Amino acid sequence: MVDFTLTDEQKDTRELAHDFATKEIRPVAWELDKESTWPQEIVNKAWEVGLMNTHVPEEYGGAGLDYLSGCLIEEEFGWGCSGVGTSLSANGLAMTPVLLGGSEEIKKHYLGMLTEEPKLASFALTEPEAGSDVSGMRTTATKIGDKWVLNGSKCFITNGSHADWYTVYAKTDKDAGHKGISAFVVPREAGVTVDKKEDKLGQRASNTATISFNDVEIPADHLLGEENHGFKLAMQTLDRTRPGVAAAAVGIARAAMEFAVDYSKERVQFGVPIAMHQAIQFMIADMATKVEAGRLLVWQAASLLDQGKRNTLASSHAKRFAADSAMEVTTDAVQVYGGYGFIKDYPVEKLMRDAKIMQLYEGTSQIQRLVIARETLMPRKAQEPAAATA
Ligand code: COS
Repeated sequence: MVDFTLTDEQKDTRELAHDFATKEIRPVAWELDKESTWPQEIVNKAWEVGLMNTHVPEEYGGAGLDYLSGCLIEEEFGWGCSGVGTSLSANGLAMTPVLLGGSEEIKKHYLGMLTEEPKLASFALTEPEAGSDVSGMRTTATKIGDKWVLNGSKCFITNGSHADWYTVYAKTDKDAGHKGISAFVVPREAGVTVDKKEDKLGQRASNTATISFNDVEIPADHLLGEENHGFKLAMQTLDRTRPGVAAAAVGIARAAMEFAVDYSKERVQFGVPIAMHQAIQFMIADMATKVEAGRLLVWQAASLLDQGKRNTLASSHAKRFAADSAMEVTTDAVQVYGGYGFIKDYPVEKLMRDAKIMQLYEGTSQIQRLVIARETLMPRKAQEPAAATA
């Protein structure tokens, strides 16, 4: 029998995250958005109450929570402010390749850094010429003696200005396409340069930076997994993190729906609250269905991971549907508010701006459709086990 009942521990986790989003994130979210302010205080508090780095196994100082719990947290963060949520969750993206491919010493050192102090890590895959097409990357890593030497630059790096270490993908064989990419863990102190913080449409409380490597040297053992196997590591990572992004999108949509519901009961036109008009009711009904359906897809994608199963298809279904739904729901929430929805004194225009990135980062909605089409037309082994550690 299919059972959607959360365990007591999962319910507690969700409650903790909701409480945190209500008390610590929501009250400052619109202010942080206005000035594009980095939420360091919230990062410190979230780390203190145990809402960051939740997937780090206990042996490296983490809570070792399951993927579904992680998604419950990300939905609440998304509900509070997805910009802040992205800042709090990005460690999960950076640490997954370390969990999948790092040696015992590397895991102890770099995961330990995150669990011992409220430090941050970034996932550095994208480049100006390599967005959806990962293989187009130009950053190189060359083995010289017992060191790797990195050269190149990465863009759109979440938390890039604040990270203490980076998971970096680089070409180790320039002519081998996706089979010539390797992954590395690169400490900031090795000489990573932060070039520029982006000024964004939405999620303005999150930090997005361009970073570069100019003869940055790292020890040989900082290679993650096997040489030239970085592309697969990136794909396996995104399978594990896209459900969390989708959960954040569900959180944004839920927030927009709640604002629209409240406003529609207050706003009177034609002598009745606009919630009495079928035109509004149908918009609210569609919002509610999209939130519910998005959440179910998220839970399915996360549960497959928790069962040790490959979730590529489920992950892309969840990311694609929840991201597109967040855009639709927030756009309709602005519509419910009418002209007021377009004004910054009201809450929903921020949500509409924030929702847009959901269709772009960690694979655009078009890339998710590409994955869904491939997995549907030419299914890979659905039961291929996920790596034991992540
Ligand atoms: N898990 C494990 N292996 C995977 C995989 C997955 N989810 N997806 C692909 N692979 C493997 C394939 O099996 C193939 O292996 P072989 O070389 O052994 O045959 C290899 O990776 C290449 O796969 P494919 O041919 O599908 O690669 P493409 O170059 O066509 O790229 C897409 C596939 C477009 C789906 C991929 O590049 C992608 O996800 N791009 C978006 C990247 C992204 O999300 N960027 C955002 C930045 S992160 S914030």
